[in-house]
Amino acid sequence: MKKLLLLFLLFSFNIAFSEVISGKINHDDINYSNKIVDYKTGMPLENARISIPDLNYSTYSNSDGTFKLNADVTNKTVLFVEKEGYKTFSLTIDNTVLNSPLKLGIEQTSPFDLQISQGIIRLGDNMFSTNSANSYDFHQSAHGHIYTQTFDKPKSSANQDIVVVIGSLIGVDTKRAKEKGQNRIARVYASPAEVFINGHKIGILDLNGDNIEIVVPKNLIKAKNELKIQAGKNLFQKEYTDYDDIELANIRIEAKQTHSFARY
Ligand SMILES: [Ca+2]
Repeated sequence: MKKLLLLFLLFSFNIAFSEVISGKINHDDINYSNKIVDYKTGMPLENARISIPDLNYSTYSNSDGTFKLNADVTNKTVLFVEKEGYKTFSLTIDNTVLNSPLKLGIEQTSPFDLQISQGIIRLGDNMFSTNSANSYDFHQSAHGHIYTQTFDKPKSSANQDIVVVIGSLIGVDTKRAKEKGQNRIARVYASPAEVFINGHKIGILDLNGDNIEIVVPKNLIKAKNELKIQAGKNLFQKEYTDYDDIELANIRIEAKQTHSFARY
C-alpha cells in the first residue's frame, strides 16, 4: 500500500514537473533577446534594473545587456528600467510583451532633468470597471484624486522649453481613449485628467501611453513651483463623484528643444 502511494506521488509529481520545465523552456526562447542598450550608441548596458512594481518583479541585465522577463504579465502594467547615470525609463506593457523580444534604449541623464516621481502614482477612488483601460487589480490603492509635487526652477538654455513628461499613463477612460480602443467600456466615459503648474492649467491627459509631453509656458515658472495632476471624472455618474482611476509613472521635468524649426 505504501509503495503504491509512493508510486502515485512520483507519477503526479512527474506530470507537474514536466509541465513546469516545458513552460520554462518556451519562455526562455522568447526571452532570449530582451536587451537594454544605450539609446545613442546602441551599446549593451549591464546591471540595469528592470522592474514591474504591480507584479513585485525585478531583475538585472547581464554583461551583454540581455535579460529574462520571467514575470506573469497579463493585463496592462508599467515596466521600469533604472540605471545610474541614465533617465528612468518606463514602458506600458501587456501580455503581447511575451511574444516578441524587447530591445530598450535608455538615455543618459542631462544636468537639466528633474525626476519628479520614480515609481507609480495611483489617482482616483478605487472604484473602476474591470473593462477600464487599467483593468489591472492595482497593488496600491489610490492616493486620492489629486497629486501635487513642488520643484525648484528648472535650468534650461534659451532655445529650450520646459516640459512635463509623464513616463507612462494607464487607466484613462476618456471618450478619446474609448475611440482609440484603449478600453472596453461600452457607454460611459470620463473627463480627461488635468495638469497644472502653479494653479494654471497647462494641458490635459486624455490618452494612455508612454512619454507624454506637456510644454510649460515659460512665464509660469518661478523659483518655487507646484505641479498638480487631477484625475478626470466619470461624466455619466451624477449621483456621486466617480473619479477616473489612473496610474501615472516616472514623472519628470525636462528642458528640451520642442520647436526648433518654428523658431528660426
Ligand atoms: Ca473611479
